[in-house]
Amino acid sequence: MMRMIIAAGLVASSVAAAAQAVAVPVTLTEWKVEIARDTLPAGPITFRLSNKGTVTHGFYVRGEGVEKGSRELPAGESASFTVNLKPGTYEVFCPMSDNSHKAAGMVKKLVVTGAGAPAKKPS
Ligand SMILES: [Cu+2]
Repeated sequence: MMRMIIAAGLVASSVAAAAQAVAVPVTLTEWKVEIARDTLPAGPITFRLSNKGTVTHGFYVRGEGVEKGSRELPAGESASFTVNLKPGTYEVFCPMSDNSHKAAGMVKKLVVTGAGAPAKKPS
């Protein structure tokens, strides 16, 4: 009986850990994509998008077989966009106006590191 309770507890805690997405703030302006961090851990990432520009922008992630874009964000709007990323190098950019925003500078490189990367411990 005791053994069953412990096993159930382990399953519950690992499910909770897997569902935990890392939140990353992203600011979109003319003509920049600003990301709080350019290296992220593998797993679900929630980009918290904020369009602080004066025209509609978007956010697109490409790399390692991922091709995913957020909805279009009119000026002043915010949105959350979650995507599951594995280790590798990605390009994130604004796909608006046939990639003319990307050409104007709205593009960044993003590096995703393995889940086994050493965690920062408070010293
Ligand atoms: Cu844009």
